[in-house]
Amino acid sequence: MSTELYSVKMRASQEEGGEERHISGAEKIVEQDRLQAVCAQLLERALHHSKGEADFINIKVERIAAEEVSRLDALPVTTCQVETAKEGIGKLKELMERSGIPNGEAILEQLKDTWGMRGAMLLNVDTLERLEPDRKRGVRATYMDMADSGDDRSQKNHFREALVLATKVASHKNIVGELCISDDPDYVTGYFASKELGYVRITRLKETGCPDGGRIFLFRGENREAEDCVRYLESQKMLVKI
Ligand code: WAQ
Ligand code: MG
Repeated sequence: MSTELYSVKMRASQEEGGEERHISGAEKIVEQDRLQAVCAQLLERALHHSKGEADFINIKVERIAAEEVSRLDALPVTTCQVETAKEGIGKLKELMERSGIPNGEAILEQLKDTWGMRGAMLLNVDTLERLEPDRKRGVRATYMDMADSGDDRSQKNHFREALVLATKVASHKNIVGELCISDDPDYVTGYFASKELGYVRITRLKETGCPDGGRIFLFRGENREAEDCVRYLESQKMLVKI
C-alpha cells in the first residue's frame, strides 16, 4: 500500500428556517490515486439523496500519515429476522438485557431525541445522562474506513459502512453497546452492536418511508472518561478489515 493516505469527510444539509437539517454524511480513508474518484462519488451521493436536495455540501480532505492508522477486524455479524418494527425494537431491548444494560425501556425512549442529529447520542447507561459536548450535533465517529476495499468503495453500502463504524465504536473500553436505526426513509434494517454480542442486524426497526433514524453509543464508566471516549471516536484513525 502507498503511504499517502487521505481522510475524506462529506456532510450535506438543507437549510430550513435558518437551521441546518442533516441529509447525509460519510467517512473515507483512501490512497491518493483514488482521491478524485471518491470525492466525485461522495458529491454525487450528497446531491442525490432520498432525504432531499442539499443546500450545503462540505467535503473535507486531509492528508494523514499511515503510522497514525490503527487496524481492527470487523465484529462478527449475525442477522435477526423480524416481521415488524415492534418486534425489532423488542429485540433491541432483549439484546441490551443480554448485555447487562439496565434501563432498556428508558434508553429506547431516548432514541427519538436523536432524530435529525448529525452524530450520535453518547448515553451513560447507568445514570441515563447524555455526555455529548454538543447535544444538537451529537458525537460523530470519524476517520475510519474498511481496509483493502475494492473499486466500489464509495457507493453507499449501508451494511459495510455501518459495520466499520460499529467496529470502531465498540472497541472503546467505555462503550458497552450501540443502537442504530438508519435515517434513510427506505432503509429499515438497523442493528445492535457490542464487543460481546458482535454486530447483530435486525431486519426491521421502522416502517418503510419513515425518515426517522439515529444512533446511541452506550457508555459505562465515570463521566469524566467521556472526554477520552469522544476523542477516540472523533479522531482515532481506523481501518477495519471486513
Ligand atoms: N457518527 C455518529 N453518528 C452517526 C454517524 C457517525 N459517523 N453517521 C450517522 N450517524 C447517526 C446520525 O444521527 C444519523 O442520522 C443516524 O446515525 C443514521 O445514519 O446491517 O444508514 O447513515 O444493513 O442513515 C445500518 C445498516 C445503516 C444495517 C445505518 O445510518 C445493516 C445508516 P445513517
Ligand atoms: Mg442516512
